[in-house]
Amino acid sequence: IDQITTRWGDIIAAHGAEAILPYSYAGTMGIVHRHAGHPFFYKLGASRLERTICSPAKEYGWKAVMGNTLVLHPDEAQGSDLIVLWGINAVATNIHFLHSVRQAKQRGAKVWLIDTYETPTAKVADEVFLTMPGSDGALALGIMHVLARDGLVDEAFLAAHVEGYDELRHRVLPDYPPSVVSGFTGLAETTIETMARQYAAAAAPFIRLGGGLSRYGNGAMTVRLITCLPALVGAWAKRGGGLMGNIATGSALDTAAVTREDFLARPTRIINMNQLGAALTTRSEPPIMSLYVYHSNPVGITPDQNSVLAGLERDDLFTVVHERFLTDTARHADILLPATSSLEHSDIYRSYGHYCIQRAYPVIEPIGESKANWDVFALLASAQGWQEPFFAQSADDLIDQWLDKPSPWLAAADISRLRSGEAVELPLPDGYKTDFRTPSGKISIMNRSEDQPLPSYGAPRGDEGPLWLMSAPTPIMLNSSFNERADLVGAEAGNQMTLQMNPADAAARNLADGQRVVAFNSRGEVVFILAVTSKVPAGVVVAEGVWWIGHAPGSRSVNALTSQRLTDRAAGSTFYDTKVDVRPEGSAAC
Ligand SMILES: Nc1nc2c(c(=O)[nH]1)N[C@H]1C(S)=C(S)[C@@H](COP(=O)(O)OP(=O)(O)OC[C@H]3O[C@@H](n4cnc5c(=O)[nH]c(N)nc54)[C@H](O)[C@@H]3O)O[C@H]1N2
Ligand SMILES: Nc1nc2c(c(=O)[nH]1)N[C@H]1C(S)=C(S)[C@@H](COP(=O)(O)OP(=O)(O)OC[C@H]3O[C@@H](n4cnc5c(=O)[nH]c(N)nc54)[C@H](O)[C@@H]3O)O[C@H]1N2
Ligand SMILES: [Mo]
Repeated sequence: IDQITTRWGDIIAAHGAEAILPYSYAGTMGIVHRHAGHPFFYKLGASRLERTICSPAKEYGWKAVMGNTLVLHPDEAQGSDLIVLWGINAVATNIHFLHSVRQAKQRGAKVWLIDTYETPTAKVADEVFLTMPGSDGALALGIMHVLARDGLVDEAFLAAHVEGYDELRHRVLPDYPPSVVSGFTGLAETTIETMARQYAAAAAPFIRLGGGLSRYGNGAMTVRLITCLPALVGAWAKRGGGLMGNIATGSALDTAAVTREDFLARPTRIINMNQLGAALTTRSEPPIMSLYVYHSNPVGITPDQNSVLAGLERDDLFTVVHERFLTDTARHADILLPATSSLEHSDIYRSYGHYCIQRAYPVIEPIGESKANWDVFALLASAQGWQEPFFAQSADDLIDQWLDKPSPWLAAADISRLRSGEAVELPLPDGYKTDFRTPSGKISIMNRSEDQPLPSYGAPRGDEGPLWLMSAPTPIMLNSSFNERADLVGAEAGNQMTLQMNPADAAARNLADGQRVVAFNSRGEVVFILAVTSKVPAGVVVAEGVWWIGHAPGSRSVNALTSQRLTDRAAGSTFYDTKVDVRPEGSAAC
């Protein structure tokens, strides 16, 4: 702590506090420890990190149509007769939702999967529709075209609850007949016609929207377009129908009580976390002279790995990493601080894809010298000589304040059960499904506050290379977490870093199953073990999981191929808007 404080003192004297950059994201989802560095770095006057690596474009697209409408409870799907898993590999990332899927199927519901390849989730689906990456907005328009053309819309619902349908029908939908949409998506015209008719015929269609399709240059617009679909058939008014994206339970706990933006004396520079590489290698006035990483592994998970590594390899960069394991990022630390896990510290957790929150107490003492995020920042604050009693509180003190003075939403839940450490569900008000929380109280197909008031399709960015690269989650990892588990990752576990490829693409390149290959583009080259499979369509390759470099067949992992470009809205990541080519290892690049 003393060394960090001294080094930072020197850096601040020479360059100012904005030469220091915090980097944190999703290692812990607890409200206290996740935000523990915010008050410290605000008060220090450090550069601010724009934390948009996950799915802000998805959030943006939903809000453009639905405003602050509460997101459907996942159990709602149990009453649906058609569940559409759209851009979500639920078997890996949303297993708790599969319970509702199973319940609905037992009552005869049909399940569709719309993805870019046959993911492990295909096994729960009755129909699998493979679309070209980044083309789902066009698919939504094609379906809406057929619904409008054939009079399959719910006129009464549209008249009562929707703004802008007539404008969409006259000004946008004529441009997207199935013949045109087929060209964008790769789906046959008859398939698009059938999808539209079956979607309209369903008594209560339920869309479970994933984040994959939002991580493109057109991501926010794609989500906006898909979010219009349920309005056309009045799905919101039907038990079991609607669309479920990200659940936000943020307003139940006042996060501002931990983040303390009021500690910021003046607005400091903002650096987007997706552009860490550029920030470390090209930013000046002042340059970044110190990086403090906690509960994140930027070498693994941030796009453009070569640029991130070039930054971390700078001799004049002072890097501190607070971690539980020796990650790729931890290996670049000048000072490595040991972190506790969620079993060793107190916190209160928000939900992911459901409405439960839970206070958790430590079940073991911290191992060795490890400390929780909050406690390290308390030490750093004290070393700065700051006297604020705020920093002297414990995580439990902060949690108690929320529970002693609960927000209205939290107060409606069972606080005593929450105190005892049980998971407690936040209650949803009756009629929330059709309580559309937009300025007009209606679903905004037309949104005049947008630069483009009516949604329409724009192609994804893509870039050089003939093959789209999907680098989606795997069931054996959580982002790059669990790479330390030899029983899951590595030779002993029998799992290796593969690149899945269609037989036709492999044949065209003289590549064979099991061979070492190099995927490459202008940003980098990554060695994979090739897995030839017809589950992946021609023109697409798939690399599941974010592997530690130590477990990779070569010296880089998948994010050496992804780019620092941002989404159309909300400055999100564009991981899947990436193209590559593939050659055998050992052959020269073309
Ligand atoms: N096991 C496991 N669980 C996890 C994670 C993990 O890494 N591992 N990560 C957690 C985190 S941080 C998050 S944000 C969520 C992620 O969850 P989400 O982002 O909601 O979705 P994923 O299930 O990751 O699946 C993304 C899917 O989108 C598909 N996809 C990509 N591009 C397109 C496209 O253009 N169109 C369509 N239709 N599909 C496309 C990919 O092939 C993939 O199947 O999961 C969380 N849960
Ligand atoms: N190519 C590609 N890249 C992706 C994605 C993708 O789909 N494709 N998904 C992206 C998404 S959606 C996300 S959200 C990001 C997530 O990226 P990250 O937030 O970096 O998540 P992890 O890789 O799980 O790394 C979290 C680290 O925090 C550590 N940790 C856990 N608990 C604590 C704690 O209490 N304190 C401290 N100090 N450390 C702790 C863990 O040991 C782990 O090494 O990755 C993104 N990267
Ligand atoms: Mo995420």
